[in-house]
Amino acid sequence: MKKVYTCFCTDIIHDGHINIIEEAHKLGKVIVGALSDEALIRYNRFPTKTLDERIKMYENMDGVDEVVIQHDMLYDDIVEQLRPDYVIHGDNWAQGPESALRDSAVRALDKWGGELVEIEYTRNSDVQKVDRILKEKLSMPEYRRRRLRQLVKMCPVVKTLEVHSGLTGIIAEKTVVARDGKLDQFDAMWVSSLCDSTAKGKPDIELVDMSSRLRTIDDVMEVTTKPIILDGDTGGLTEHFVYNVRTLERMGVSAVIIEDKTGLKKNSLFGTEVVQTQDTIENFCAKISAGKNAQLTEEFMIIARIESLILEQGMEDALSRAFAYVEAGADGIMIHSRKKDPAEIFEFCDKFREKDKETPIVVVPTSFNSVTEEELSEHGVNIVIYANQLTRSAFPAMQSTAMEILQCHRALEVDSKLMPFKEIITLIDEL
Ligand code: SPV
Ligand code: MG
Repeated sequence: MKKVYTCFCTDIIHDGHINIIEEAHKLGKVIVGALSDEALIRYNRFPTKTLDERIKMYENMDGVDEVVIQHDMLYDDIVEQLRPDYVIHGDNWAQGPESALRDSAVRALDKWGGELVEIEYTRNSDVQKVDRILKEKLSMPEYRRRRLRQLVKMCPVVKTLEVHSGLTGIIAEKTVVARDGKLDQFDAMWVSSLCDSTAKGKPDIELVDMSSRLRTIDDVMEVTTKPIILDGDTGGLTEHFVYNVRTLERMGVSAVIIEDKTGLKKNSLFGTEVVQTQDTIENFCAKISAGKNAQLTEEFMIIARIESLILEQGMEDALSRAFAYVEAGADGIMIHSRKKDPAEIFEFCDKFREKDKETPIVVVPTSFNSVTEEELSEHGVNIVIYANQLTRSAFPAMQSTAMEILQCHRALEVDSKLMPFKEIITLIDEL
């Protein structure tokens, strides 16, 4: 009997999957690969069912003889392990980033023998509806809120991109690249105080109030499913912070990061060039504890941001604050630096990890931008935030377009630099 292999990465079975199994069954014994969570989140939607639940669901399908786990999104290992006579797949993976997966299947089948069978991808209203249901489910507060904690467990580094609008949210949600033959995408979104304020033409001094920040978050949430980390500035008055924690949880935000500064907050990238005051350990611990007491769900995270290195207060101060904040209930620590060299970040992480192996560490490598995610992960970092690069790339592009139109008194000259709107709107979902 011939062996037929297909890989599934879905939480809901639709006509397309049934069709694949029927076609596979005609060719021989059907083995379905359930893609592991770690592989699945790199290019597909986040799972709403556990791997065990997915395996059971696939096992219960008519025509399926065996279910195995596919650990890697590429087919090299699984084909070597199973040596199937056929790999069967819908013909929808020939173009775009997914073609890297197809290439790996072709390569593996060439090496070990076997044939790729592609069948026409099923595009009917039922399939589209399943797709929509899955997406809608993931955007619900209870799914979105807990996803950050799940990602911290699943990924070596949770890659987080700054967003400040529906459109930037869509970019964070949908950008997928193929690199080294594998697919990759961002895991989470950062609603930066700097970029949210800048988008509104305001300085980053806690002037844009919480109602306005919540409006931005809502715009992002309307069109995305990925988890959101809010830059909560200083958290404001403790008496206000507790209310905001409740609101953020209810909306489905996964984490708020508050920084240990007090008085008029200025952006950290100014460091000691401007007057900035660090809060006392006691006050800041009290704020963290009050937030944790106000919280209703298990999943929401309050992450404490330490400004000691920014304000040149030294490593010992940074570390003693970190341990005190964790003791006060912080679910994570963000350590910030404005040095070009990541050495002080590495030193902090190594010393923190000597005593605390668990508490997630967050970093924002804006100044120390030569460091790789892999190096940060080796020093115990869990979440990396690319905090302002979308704003900084969009602004000069818009400014130069405005200048060129003004200089030429028409738009012809800039046209070659512009993306046709038809292309932009392919990103925007229609119901
Ligand atoms: C932000 O993005 O608003 C931050 C990070 O707080 S930083 O600008 O580096 O201070
Ligand atoms: Mg900020």
